[in-house]
Amino acid sequence: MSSRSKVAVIGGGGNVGAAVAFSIIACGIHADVIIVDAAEKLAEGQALDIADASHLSPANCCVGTFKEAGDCDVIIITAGARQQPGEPRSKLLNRNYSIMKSIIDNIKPIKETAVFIVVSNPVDVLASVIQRLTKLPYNQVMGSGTFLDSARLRNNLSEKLKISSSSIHAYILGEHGDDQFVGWSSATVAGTPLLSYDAIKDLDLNEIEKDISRKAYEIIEAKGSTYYGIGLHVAYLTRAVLGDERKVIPVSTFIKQYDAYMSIPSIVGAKGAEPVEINLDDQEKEHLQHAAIKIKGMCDQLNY
Ligand code: 6V0
Repeated sequence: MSSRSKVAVIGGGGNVGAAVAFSIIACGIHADVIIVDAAEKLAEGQALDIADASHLSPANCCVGTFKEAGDCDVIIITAGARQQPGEPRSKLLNRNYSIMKSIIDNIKPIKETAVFIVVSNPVDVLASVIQRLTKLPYNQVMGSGTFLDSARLRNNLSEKLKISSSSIHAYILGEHGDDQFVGWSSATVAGTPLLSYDAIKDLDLNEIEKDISRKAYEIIEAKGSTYYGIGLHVAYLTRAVLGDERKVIPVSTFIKQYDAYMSIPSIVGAKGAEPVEINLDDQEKEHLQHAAIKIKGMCDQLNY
């Protein structure tokens, strides 16, 4: 990691962006973070508040301009409309597509080696939009995808199986949305397929899958939006990029075979994200195909 990497959080005046910026400071990542937002006063307030914590961290935080964002090593996009209670992520598409377009126009020229982390929803479609608008190589644009959903899955299984979540290798795959699914066939503990464990036979796997996909709705119903969980996950992705950690993380990445951005485990490092091959059974392949058709359909609607 270079001593002073530059990170922009566009939309950092909002809940998710501020949580991302704060998490970068709290994680002690060596970076100068700028907060950029259409609501300038809000951006300033968030930056001042977060900067109060920066003397305890190698990172610092201040407000920045759109032009400065284009010159950053990691450009995180959290700008845009968020879900209202009960609203699916897909309904945000048209509003957030216009916001993505204006952001890319405003930050140009973009550093050639920049890595984008798209968080705004619908994240798979917007990652594709950002790649097409910036014309950067596919690997340099990722969406936070199902990283957070996969953490929710691991926590859920951890409680039920009484095994640390960090020792359960299981992923939510496909869309970060209502059609996401658990990749049960690739889930393992200690290298052994999870499905072969006796303890798992007593669990209702469909119910677990539903619980994970309902989790965001539950939080939004109770407090209006979700931000702490995603904030820390995006900081973790930022560190993986800046430190060229090459960690395997389920993020939304371009999968050539399906011609769409969606989540499968990917290697995350200085060049962004590259999907890795995983074992999928026939049903899971069908699920991925279905997700790809849905995501591509949404991209086509935009006609750009
Ligand atoms: P928020 O708190 O309303 O913040 C959005 C911010 O975007 C506001 O500060 C706006 O001023 C700013 N903004 C709007 N237009 C522009 C623009 N053109 N340029 C710069 N800034 C702009 O929403 P919140 O932070 O809760 O959510 C932001 C986005 O993240 C939404 O699309 C959510 O759906 C999405 N989330 C994605 C998650 C994931 O796992 N991928 C998780 C949670 C939320």
